Amino acid sequence: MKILITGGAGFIGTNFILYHHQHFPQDQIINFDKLTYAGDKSNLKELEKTSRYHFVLGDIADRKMVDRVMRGVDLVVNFAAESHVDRSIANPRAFLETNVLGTYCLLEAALENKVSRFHHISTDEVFGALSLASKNKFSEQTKYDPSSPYSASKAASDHLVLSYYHTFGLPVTITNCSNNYGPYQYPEKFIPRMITNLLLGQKIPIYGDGKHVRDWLYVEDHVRAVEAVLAHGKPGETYCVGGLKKDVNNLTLAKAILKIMKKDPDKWLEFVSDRAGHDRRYAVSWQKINQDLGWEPKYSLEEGLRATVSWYQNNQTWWQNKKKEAESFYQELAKK
Ligand code: NAD
Ligand code: TDX
Repeated sequence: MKILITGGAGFIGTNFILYHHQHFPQDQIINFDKLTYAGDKSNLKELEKTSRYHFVLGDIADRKMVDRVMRGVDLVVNFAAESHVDRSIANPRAFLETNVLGTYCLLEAALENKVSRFHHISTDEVFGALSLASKNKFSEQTKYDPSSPYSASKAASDHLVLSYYHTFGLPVTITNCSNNYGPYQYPEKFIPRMITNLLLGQKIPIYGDGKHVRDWLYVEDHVRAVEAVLAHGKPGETYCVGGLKKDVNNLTLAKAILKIMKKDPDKWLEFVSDRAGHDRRYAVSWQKINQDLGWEPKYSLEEGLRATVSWYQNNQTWWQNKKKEAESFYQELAKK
């Protein structure tokens, strides 16, 4: 089997490729990535020694290049995206180019090359926000209602992907997952930002009142969910993937990390200005993927956080320069 992974030098793509190569070593993997600030080719340098892995530098919005790289491919998994909400507030254009136009180019090439499956990685953010007072969760039936330029671009890409199934019969599947965390996540995102700040002796910045709720999914559990959909998912279907059963707000999450890192919560938290249009609450029902495909998360939040803290403690050279870039982005954002 020849698999095209887009965005494989990023956080989730890297974890997916490592997992897939370990479990299906006979498959040929092409990692097609533009290497934006978020991509790091060296994550997968061990695999470069094998003939089963190839890295190709390129942009998913470059139609000709995408056509070339798609030749002979059986399966496409599209992880490539601009993925950070705060950056989409500062500069939405790249989100439209990669997330919308890029997905369109991939779909066209997938159709032309008759791939047997096009799997698109999406997000629970396409559903908008739930209120803190409600007990509702997002499911496959929830109406799309995105609120940031990031989530709007992901919503547009999901609609396009499904349109290629309905209009042209392209065998597509989509997963809408919640907030991932784990090894190789760029330190702009909340969990690695908290851990790396603490390792550098800096406080955790909490946006607004800290009562915003996210559903946290350990990246290996997400990768297993994608594998389950590739193996047994039905073309034309979408699957919601989440990691928790109960709400956890940002303040509670920060305190859990402080506890693991043995820091006093009274000294290491700092409330800062809120994000514009900050979605209040996300909660995901993962009943369908559980019932139809037998998937469930393996990691508790405590286990996932411990594994993540220890990875960042042991891989400081991986994140040091990325941290500088991420914090200079935040400093610029604060000036606006
Ligand atoms: P990431 O930002 O860590 O990595 C994105 C990767 O895509 C990088 O390697 C980057 O170089 C590459 N890329 C960006 N633009 C490209 C282009 N035009 N052409 C080719 N490659 C390009 O992102 P991530 O956190 O790994 O997210 C992967 C996917 O999962 C995204 O589609 C994202 O929307 C989705 N998602 C992420 C989360 C999360 O919590 N991280 C949650 C839900 C959904
Ligand atoms: O310093 C911070 N302080 C803080 O309070 C940062 C970076 C974030 N936050 C809050 C904002 C959110 O409520 O933490 C929560 C999580 O923030 P992010 O890590 O930026 O994630 P989020 O905006 O929820 O989006 C993430 O999950 C869904 C990913 O970045 C998306 O790619 C994915 O689709």
